[in-house]
Amino acid sequence: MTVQYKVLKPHDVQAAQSHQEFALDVLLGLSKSPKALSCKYFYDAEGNGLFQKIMELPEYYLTECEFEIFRDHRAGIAELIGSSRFNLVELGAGDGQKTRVLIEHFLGVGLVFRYVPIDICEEAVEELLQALEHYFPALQIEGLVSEYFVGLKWLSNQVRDRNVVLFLGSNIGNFSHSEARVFLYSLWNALNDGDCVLIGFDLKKDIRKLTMAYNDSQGITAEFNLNLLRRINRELGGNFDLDQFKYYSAYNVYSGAMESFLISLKQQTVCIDMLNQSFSFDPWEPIHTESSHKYLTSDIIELAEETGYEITEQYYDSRRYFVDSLWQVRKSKAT
Ligand code: AVI
Repeated sequence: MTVQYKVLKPHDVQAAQSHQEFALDVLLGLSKSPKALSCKYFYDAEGNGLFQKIMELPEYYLTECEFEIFRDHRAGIAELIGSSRFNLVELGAGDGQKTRVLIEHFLGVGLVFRYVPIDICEEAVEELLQALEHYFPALQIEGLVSEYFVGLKWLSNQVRDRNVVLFLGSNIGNFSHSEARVFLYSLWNALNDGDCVLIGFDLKKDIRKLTMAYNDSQGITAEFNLNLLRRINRELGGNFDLDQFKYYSAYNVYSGAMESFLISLKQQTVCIDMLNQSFSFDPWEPIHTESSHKYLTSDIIELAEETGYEITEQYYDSRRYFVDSLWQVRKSKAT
């Protein structure tokens, strides 16, 4: 079966740009003190595979919580969003497993919508579309390979239907609070009055529970982080020795985030051919790789107010570990 999707930038231009961007970000990140690499580079083909495994881990409760929320509240969500024809837009859809629970229900109760996954990674969109076409042959799908806001703007210019945007799985947690504000305000800008967004937030909870979710017993999360160094070796001609870096993740009560690092186990120098540069590491020197922010309900209310949305409903799982928060875009009230 051939899947249909639109690439908003020619593939070779996009690939060259993202390769250059990766190289530049690695150069900047390893040149600063303390060193840092962006978690957005976790997700090459290998990283995507490792993240799928993380989502199946018993310790990584986030996925099962969101599944539970969708199973228990799909009827309520459908009622609140579904009266007229809409675009169900998903930002960074991944494998779409959780979204399938919603799509199946929406189709079952006769809602009229087209599903529009937007992702910068062409393979991710292609795979998702193939899976969904298999499960829902009657579903109208339009995949977009582009940056989120470029895709949304393109969509708004094509079809005047209402948009319901999904940003699930605590993806928002990988932004700092100020980045989250900028992201949500940019999203607001790309949307119309009355459009909806459903955002998955991981909530603050027992620190032992948080710590276990990012320090799984099988070491998959460690591999997921180390894969970033492997990716630099592969794509930029680096010579990181993965045995000489150790994964470490801990909760920072001040930032409210699980903060993850790769720590150099000895004094070492790493060369990256494509950057024509070497980087030296002291023993126990960290590279920051990811922050996964956890929220209080009051943070979520504040964030919605600050960025021009009205909260319609908060859907919690039974343990109140996670919330999917349904917001509506309010253009009239915005300053
Ligand atoms: C994608 N993101 C929301 C995950 C998180 O929880 O921050 C990525 C992840 N990192 C380690 N485990 C999962």
